[in-house]
Amino acid sequence: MIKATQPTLESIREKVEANERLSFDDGLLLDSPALPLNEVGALANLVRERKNGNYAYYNINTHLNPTNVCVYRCTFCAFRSDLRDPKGYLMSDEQILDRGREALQAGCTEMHIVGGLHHQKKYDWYRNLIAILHDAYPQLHLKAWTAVEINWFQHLTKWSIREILADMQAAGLASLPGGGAEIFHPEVRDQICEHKADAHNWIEIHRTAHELGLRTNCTMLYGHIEKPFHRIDHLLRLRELQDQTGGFQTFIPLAFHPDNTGLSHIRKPSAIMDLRTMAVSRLMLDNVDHVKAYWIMLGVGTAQTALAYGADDIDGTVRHELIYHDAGAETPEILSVDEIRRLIVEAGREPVERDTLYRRIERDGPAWRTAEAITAGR
Ligand code: V47
Repeated sequence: MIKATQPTLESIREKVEANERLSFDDGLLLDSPALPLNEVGALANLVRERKNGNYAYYNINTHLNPTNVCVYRCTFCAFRSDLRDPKGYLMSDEQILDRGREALQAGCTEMHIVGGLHHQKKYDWYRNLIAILHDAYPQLHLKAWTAVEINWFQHLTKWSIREILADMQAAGLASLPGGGAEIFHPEVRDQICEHKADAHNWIEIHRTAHELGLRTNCTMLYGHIEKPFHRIDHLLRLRELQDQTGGFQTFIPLAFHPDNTGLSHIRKPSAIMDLRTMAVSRLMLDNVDHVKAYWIMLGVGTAQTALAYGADDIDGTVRHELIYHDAGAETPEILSVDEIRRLIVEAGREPVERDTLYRRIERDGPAWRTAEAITAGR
């Protein structure tokens, strides 16, 4: 019988250098204070540079949260509102189109659209929102609806996942963001978001999106009630789907922000935890091309530092973000392109503007084209 040996920093380093896959136990050791953060970070940096060289990507994007009214009561969420609460809002078509116009004028390549699941809105309202934006602004990439929203649309229409995604795609949906994944393990999920789409639903929705040719992102909400074991389990479930479909573009670790939530007694994760989670994610998700340091939630300083701890993307200029700012994020509401580029250069990396699909952008003010389109003479 072969005796299983406990991993060590040395055994993990050998695997990373040989580009070999890390195990669950390797992940647990990397995610423990037994290994110094700088050692874990150096290994993650090796993988980051192997995959993305010295590039650090960003995009020019905007957020649209068309309503905060939500049937669910996730304990970690400060954004949601009850139907009759004065805080509740619902945007009109006109307001939504105004946002599209503003986005185009600002040179945005992407609109990130997620929101609450409104008690009174039928599926057509969500579809129409995509259709009017796409018809008016076809160049704007609509990255919309988390798997939780798609699952809600199934509930509303009784259609299959495939039917909903294909119908949204026909309306103008171009990719899916990674939200709603939280922590897959039921020991945690049942306590923080009991009623919404479970791990199986989330995975099957992303699998179907990939089969339809839609690229998607993936996330993990950390730093609340979960244990290291739950985080590694979560990462391995994502890695397994990626082995099967290859459809994830980016992984985004999301640091929990406690203010105004049902978990406000929990302290927000430290920069040490943020950097370790970034590095562990980079190391475990060997088949995902990009890892994003979302500056809105990490804070500008930690996001910048994360570019040496596995991250190769810093997200975008971001305007109109509400989910984190309602939960106490102290970051600015928007960063200028000059500021993002300065942060990246200061971190010793080369800034590259990308579109949602990681194609290099060449621009002349608000007008832009992908480098591919220029080469093809489009
Ligand atoms: O699913 C909600 C998280 C997610 C809180 O795909 C919270 O490019 C921390 O998924 N503290 C939505 N996190 C945001 C999201 C996202 C963000 C940036 C880029 C992309 C992408 C996706 O935000 C939710 C949940 O996991 N969240 N409330 C909170 N209080």
